[in-house]
Amino acid sequence: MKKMYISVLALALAVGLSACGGGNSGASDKAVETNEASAASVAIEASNWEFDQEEYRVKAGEPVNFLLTNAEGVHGVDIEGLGIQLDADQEVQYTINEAGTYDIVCNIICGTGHSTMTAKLVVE
Ligand SMILES: [Cu+2]
Repeated sequence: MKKMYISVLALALAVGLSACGGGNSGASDKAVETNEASAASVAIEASNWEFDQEEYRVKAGEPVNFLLTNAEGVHGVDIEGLGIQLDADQEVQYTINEAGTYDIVCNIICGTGHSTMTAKLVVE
């Protein structure tokens, strides 16, 4: 009887350890693609060669629909450090779990002003 108790304890410990290990894996957990019906939205409008806002704000842990539109030129978006890429006119939803300030950059070589196309995503 005592032996059985010990093996159950060992099993519980093993499960606990592996769950903990899983939680620690990967910086990609910072932003997770989600599909909730109710979400905040961030609309980014790009032109030559700027985004319509210097800063976009969202809340950590809440789903956000991101939509990039090109008012002028052809642009795409990388949100650095979160692994988020936006293609024009394609709404995608992410839940960002780690507060911070992330760089938004254009990921398409779009002309002379390409390198100045930057903005910030503030997750609070
Ligand atoms: Cu560009």
